[in-house]
Amino acid sequence: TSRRSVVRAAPAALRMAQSGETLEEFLAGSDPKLAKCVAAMFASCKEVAYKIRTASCDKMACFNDFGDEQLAIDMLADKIIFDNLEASGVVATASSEEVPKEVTITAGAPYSVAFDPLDGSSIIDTNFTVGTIFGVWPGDKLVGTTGRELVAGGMVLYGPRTTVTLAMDGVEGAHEFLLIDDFSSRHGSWVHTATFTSVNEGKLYAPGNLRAAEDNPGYADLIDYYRKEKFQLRYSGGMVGDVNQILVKGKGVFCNPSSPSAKAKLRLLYEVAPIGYVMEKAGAKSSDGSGSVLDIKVQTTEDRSQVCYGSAGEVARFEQMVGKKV
Ligand code: AHM
Ligand code: MG
Repeated sequence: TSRRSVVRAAPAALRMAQSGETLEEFLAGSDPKLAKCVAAMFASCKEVAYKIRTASCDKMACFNDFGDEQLAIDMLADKIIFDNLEASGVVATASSEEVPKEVTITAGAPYSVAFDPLDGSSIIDTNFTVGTIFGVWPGDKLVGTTGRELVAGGMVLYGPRTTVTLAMDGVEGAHEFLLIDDFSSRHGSWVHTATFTSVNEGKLYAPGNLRAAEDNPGYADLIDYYRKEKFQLRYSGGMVGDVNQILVKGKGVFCNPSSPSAKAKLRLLYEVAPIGYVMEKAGAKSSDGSGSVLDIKVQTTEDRSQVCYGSAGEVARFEQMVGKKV
């Protein structure tokens, strides 16, 4: 089976999660204000999921309704999340890929959130899986921090199922929650469906920014290696789905390297660091070519980085063959 609900023994201080428990039960053991912040993200994503399901798309954009006042779906997702974070009262500063500034939300509140409201803008009209990515930092600053300081992170998948893969300080592993969308009384609730605690070596690859192989010889060699070794190609162009599959399958590698003519496009604050946090909590490794992405300092909200996530052996291979400098 591809679902891995086996939970390993955790270090004493770390809390475990029960399959089948609700989000509220899961969050009950955390700092109440952090729980409130995470719950605000889940509430937002429930709304975004509905808007995506019911959007009408043309070649340029997807819109949230058929009336006169249309808002492109990524802008709508952005607004929904900002509104929910504000209503939570526990977020000092927020910043999104759509509004790449540090925006003051509630002065004196304990947490700050960076998010990509709708990742996969170029594939949303094709009805591929798109996602939301978020990271929660303590304090009121995002610039100047590193991913090491994150206290929660999540990636939301708007696929055939709506799921969130969440990691939090004090909780072992990363945790999948499913949005119940049936006709029962549980409709609209989030239920814990899987715990991810390890990523093993295996032949599955998701090679992003493949055009960089043209003038990054290390990347060209790495692709040759994957092909010779008959790795299975699984790449959709939506980072959240492409990365999350590594946790669900329990093996593999995702990368998005840079080259002189095809620079890295993924953003450190909104994509690379929050997903790095989730992946490392789930037992995977991350790297920018020289070390964990969690150690990169956020210099500006616009910073971008190369990235590789996956099993220890594959991330080491990326560091060795692609490395940092291009
Ligand atoms: P976006 O934030 O504008 O949607 O871009 C991020 C996405 C990732 O989901 C994906 O891994 C990458 O862009 C794919 O890039 P490309 O389409 O250039 O291959
Ligand atoms: Mg994005």
